[in-house]
Amino acid sequence: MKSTLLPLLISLLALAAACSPAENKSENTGDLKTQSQNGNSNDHGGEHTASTEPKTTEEKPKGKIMFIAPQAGAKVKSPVKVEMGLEGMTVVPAGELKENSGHHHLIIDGQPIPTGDVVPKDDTHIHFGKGQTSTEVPLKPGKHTLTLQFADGVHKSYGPDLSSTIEITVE
Ligand SMILES: [Cu+2]
Repeated sequence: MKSTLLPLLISLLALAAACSPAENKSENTGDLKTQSQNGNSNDHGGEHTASTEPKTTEEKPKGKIMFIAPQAGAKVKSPVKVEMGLEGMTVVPAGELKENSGHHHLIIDGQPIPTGDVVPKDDTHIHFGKGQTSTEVPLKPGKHTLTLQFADGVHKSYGPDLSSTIEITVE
């Protein structure tokens, strides 16, 4: 009898062994699904934190500076006629410090001047200390950037928020 029972037992054990890994497999895939779902919910949490905007608007200076001419991307001839626009601030001659006022600066192929820095005075940093709002600049043919920078009575920059940069092509 023993000799006939043993193979039966072995085959039963083998069946049980064959079944259990299959069950484990299905459990594993279930676990993986739950994990990926958890990961997604974590991502959503991250988006919520990123959408919280920092409060910096109060520190920004009032007003806006812009080119009336030339327009961004324009093809123009030298000398280039520049008309400077300003909203929310007042243009006054240099020399006196008054709140919310100052004068224009035109920067050729350069960068806005950081807040509080004195605008340099050279061939590519032109001051309009008499309160001018238009000028003509001779430029070599090719692509150039023009930057308007507003600064106070002692030429200290109001920063990038009160600047405007355009790219033009001189024919
Ligand atoms: Cu100046």
